[in-house]
Amino acid sequence: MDKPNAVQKIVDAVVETVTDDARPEVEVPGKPGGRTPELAEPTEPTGPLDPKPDQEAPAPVTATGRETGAAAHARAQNGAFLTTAQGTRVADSDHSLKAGPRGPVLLQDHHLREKITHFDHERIPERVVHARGAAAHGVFRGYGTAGEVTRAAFLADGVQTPVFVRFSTVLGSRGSADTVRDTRGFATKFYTTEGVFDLVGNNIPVFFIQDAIKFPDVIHAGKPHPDREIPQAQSAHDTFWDFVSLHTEATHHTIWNMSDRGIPRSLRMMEGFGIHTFRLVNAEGASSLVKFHWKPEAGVHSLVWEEAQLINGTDPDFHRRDLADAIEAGNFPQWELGVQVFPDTPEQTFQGIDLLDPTKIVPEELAPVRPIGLLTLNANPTNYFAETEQVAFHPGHLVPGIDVTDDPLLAGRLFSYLDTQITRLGGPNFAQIPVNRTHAPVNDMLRDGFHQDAVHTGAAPYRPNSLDGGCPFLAGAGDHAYIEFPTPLPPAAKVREAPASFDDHFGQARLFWLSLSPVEREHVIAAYTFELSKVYEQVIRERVLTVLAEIDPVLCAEVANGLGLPAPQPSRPLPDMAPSPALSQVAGTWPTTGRVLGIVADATSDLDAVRQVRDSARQAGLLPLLIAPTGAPLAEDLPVQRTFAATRSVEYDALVIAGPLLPAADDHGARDAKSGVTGPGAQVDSRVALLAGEAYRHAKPIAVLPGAEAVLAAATADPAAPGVIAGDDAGELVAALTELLASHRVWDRFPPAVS
Ligand code: HDE
Repeated sequence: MDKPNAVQKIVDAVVETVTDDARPEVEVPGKPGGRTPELAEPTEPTGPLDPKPDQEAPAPVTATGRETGAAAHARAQNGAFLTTAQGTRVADSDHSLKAGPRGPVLLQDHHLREKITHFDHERIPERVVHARGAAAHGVFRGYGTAGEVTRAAFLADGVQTPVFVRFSTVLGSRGSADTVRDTRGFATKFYTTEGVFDLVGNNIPVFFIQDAIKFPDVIHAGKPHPDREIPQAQSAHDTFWDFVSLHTEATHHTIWNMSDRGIPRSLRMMEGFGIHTFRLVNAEGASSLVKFHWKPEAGVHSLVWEEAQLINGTDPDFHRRDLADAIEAGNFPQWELGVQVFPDTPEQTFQGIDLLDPTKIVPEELAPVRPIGLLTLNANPTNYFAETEQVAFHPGHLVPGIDVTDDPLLAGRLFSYLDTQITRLGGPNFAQIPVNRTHAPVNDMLRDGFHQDAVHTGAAPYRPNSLDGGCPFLAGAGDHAYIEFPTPLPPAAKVREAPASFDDHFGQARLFWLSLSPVEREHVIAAYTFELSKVYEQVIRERVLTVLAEIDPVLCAEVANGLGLPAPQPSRPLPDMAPSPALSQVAGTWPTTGRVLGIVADATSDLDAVRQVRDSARQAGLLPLLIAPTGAPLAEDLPVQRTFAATRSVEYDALVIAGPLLPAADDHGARDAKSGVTGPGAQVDSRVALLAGEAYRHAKPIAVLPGAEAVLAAATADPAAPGVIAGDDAGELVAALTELLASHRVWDRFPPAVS
C-alpha cells in the first residue's frame, strides 16, 4: 500500500529493537522548542519553525480519506508575519484601537474582537470520563498469526498500520494529577485500509459493572462529591465506597484498583485489556470469541503509594512527561497485542466462566494469550488540543473480521461513544477532524451539519438513485464489506434481568488476591486501609469490611486492624482456588532502557568517578541526570540537570551517591523547607539525606562511591540492606544497579508481614 508523507514516515520508523545507532542525540529529553533561543528578543522575520524531530501530525488525508500528497505538517501555520484568521497581516497586536492613548477603545477594532472572541471559545467540554490523557503516534505490525480466527486485513503478516494511542485516568478532570490511584484508559485507533478500528480498553481486565445502565451510577459515585466538588481524581471518599460496597459486582475491579495496578510507574509499563469478549470472524466465515490483551515489552511496573502521592505535588504531569520524553529520546514504547481464543458456543462460556460478564477474566493459564502483532509508539503529537483532545474513540468503529458480542456493558458503550462526541466535539462531523480521519476512502451519504469539511459532489445522496448513476454501490464480503455475524439467538422474553451466571461477585476477587505475591498483598492491604481511613461514615467502612470478608480473612483482618474495627466473618466458606501466576507483576526481569539514574555529587566529589558513572549509565541505555547543589556545571563536561533544592527522589529509579556532600549554602530551613532532616551540625546536606532516605524506603537500588557512606547514615538507610551497594569501580556499580533495576524494585529490602 502506498502511503506518502506522514503515514509513510510513521510506518518507516518502526524499529523492532531500537539500537544505540538509531537513537537520536538527546542528552536530556524535554527541550521545549525546535531551536535554542537567543537571549535577546528576535527581530528578523522568519517562518514558523519546523516541528521537533520527535513530533508527528495526523496524516494529510482529506475529510473523505483521499491522500493529498501534502507534506506531513501541511496543516501547520505558514508565513513569517502575524496575520488575522483571514491571512491579513497585522501591524500591532499589543494595543487596542483607541481614540487617543487613554481611550476609549473603539468597537471597530476587528483585530481585537477576533482575538478575544476566539479566545473566549477556546475550551470545549472535557470528556465526561477519561478527561486527563496523553497520546502518541505509532505503528502496528501484524504477525499474521490471527489469520485463523479473523479476516481483518491489518492483522495479516507484515501489514503495517498507523495508529494513535491515548492513555488516560478515569475520574480526574483534564488538569488533574497523573499518578492518582485509578484505572487507566488505553485506547488505540488503527487507521486500517478497511476503515478505522478502535480498541478502547483499560489497564485492568475487568469492569465495575456488568450492565451499561449502571455506568452513570458508578461514575457519579467516583467523581467528586456534588456539593463541595472534592476530592479530585480520587476514590478515597464516601460516595465511591458507599456505592462499591452496596453494588458488589464492583468488588473484583476494586481490588485491582487497590493493587499496584492502580498506580503504574509509567504508561509504558501497563498492560492493556479490551475487557469485553469480542467475536472474530475468519475468511471462511467461522467465528471465535476472543479477549484482547496488550503486553508491554518493558514489563508491568508500579509506583509505591508514598511516591505516587509525592509525585502528584512535585510533578503532576509525571506520566505525560515520561511518555513524551521516552519517545523523544528514541526509547520507543512497545506492546505485543495478543488474544485469548475461545470456541463460539451457544452458551458463550469457557470452563464455567461466562464470557459475556465483564467482571470476569479467563486466567491465562487456562487460555494462553496468543501474540498477533506489535505496537510501537514512535512519535509525539505536534499539538495537544488538535490531536490528544480531539481524538474520538468508539468501540463501534469496527472493521470486517471483528464483531461484538452481547456483553450488556459493551452494548451501552456502542451507543455512548458516538453520542458523547456530538456534545464534546460540537456536532456530527467529528470524524472529519484530522486525527479522526480514516485513511480508507469515504463515500457516505451523511450530509451537512456543523463543521462540514468535505465538499460533496453529486446530486443524489440517497439510494436508490439513478441521477448519480446509482452510486455509491453496496459492497459484498468479497469487496471488504462489514457484515454482522449472523449470531443465532435463543428464544427469550423481554426482561430487565441479569443471568444467574453473573451472580458470583467475589470468587475472582479472591483469585486475584491469592495470585499476588506477599509484597503485592501488603500494598493491597495498605491501599484499602488508606482509602477507608478517608471515608467519613463508619458504617461504610464496616460495610466494606463485610465485602473483604468474602474475599479473604487475612485481607479483611489486616484492613480491619488498621481501621480499628472488628473483622466480620464471611457469609459462606471461602473456596480453595488455584492461583493464576500471570496476575502477579513482580516476578521476572525486564529491559531497563530509559530508566532514570540520579547521580548526586558536588564540586568536592571524585569527578572522574562521576564521569565514569554517567558514561557507563548512558552505555547501558539508562538516562543519567546529575544532581548538584546549584545549576553550575561541576566541570566543563559535567553539566548539572537537577539541584538539591529543586529535585525530589521520585524523579529517579536508582541513585548513585558521590560523597561527601557536606551541607550546601542553601541548606537551611528558612530557604528550603526540605532542609532540617538531619538537624544542626549535620555532616551531610539534608536534601541529599532526604533524597537517599526516600529512595531507600521506596525500595530503589542505591550505590555509594567511596566517601559517601555518611549519606546512608544520615538517611537512616541500612548499608547492608538488599539493593544498597558500595564500591569504587563505576562500571561495576552501574552494571549492578542495572541488574537490580531489571526487577524494578528491591522488594527483599522490606520482608512482608503477611504471607
Ligand atoms: Fe468508556 N467512555 N464507557 N469505558 N472509556 C468514554 O467516551 C462509557 C468503559 C474508556 O482516550 C467516553 O469519548 C460507558 C469500559 C476509555 O478518548 C464515554 C461505559 C472501558 C475512554 C464513555 C463505559 C472503557 C473512555 C467519554 C459503560 C474499558 C477514553 C468520552 C457501558 C474497556 C477514550 C468519550 C479516550 C471514554 C462511556 C465503560 C474505556 C462517555 C457508557 C468497560 C479508554 O462515551
